[in-house]
Amino acid sequence: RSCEAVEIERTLAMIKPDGLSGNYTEKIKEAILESGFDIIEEAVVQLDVERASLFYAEHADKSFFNSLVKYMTSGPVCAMILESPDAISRWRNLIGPTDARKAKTSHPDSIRAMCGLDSEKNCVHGSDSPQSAAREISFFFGDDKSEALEHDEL
Ligand code: RTP
Ligand code: MG
Repeated sequence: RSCEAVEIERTLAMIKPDGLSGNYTEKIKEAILESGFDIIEEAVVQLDVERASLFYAEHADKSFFNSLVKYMTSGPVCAMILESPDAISRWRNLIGPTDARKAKTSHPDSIRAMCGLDSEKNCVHGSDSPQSAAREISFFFGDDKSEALEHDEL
């Protein structure tokens, strides 16, 4: 790692059930590509209660957990591996704050401002750290797809 001006990263993006059922998929993908991410892999998946609970295990003790699992199992989601320099924080910035109502006022150009509804139904997900990205990419696509992250950690 002699000259590391930019770090090529992979992150896990997901269009949640409200994003898919509201037909925002194409708009979201346009925003992704316009922002310079490559979509390495994508899959439309119906999560069941067990898988959704596992994905959001870090929130198992939160008051909103049952509602979150119900939301996330209410229809299919679209999981995507995005790749770009600094992908993890760039994607988090592009989606905007968790509460879509707040996004509409403070981050009007964000994806959650465009298609989210409130603090739960916020239409998209983004990994929040390299560790989360590796775990979440494996969750949807298997270990081999997190290869790039493993290389970066060498
Ligand atoms: P995500 O993990 O889905 O990318 O969202 P995030 O980091 O911005 O927010 P996080 O705190 O990890 O929460 C995960 C998801 O749980 C739902 N939530 N509901 N009712 C509530 O107060 C509440 N708070 C969070 C949202 O769907 C949030 O994205
Ligand atoms: Mg989160």
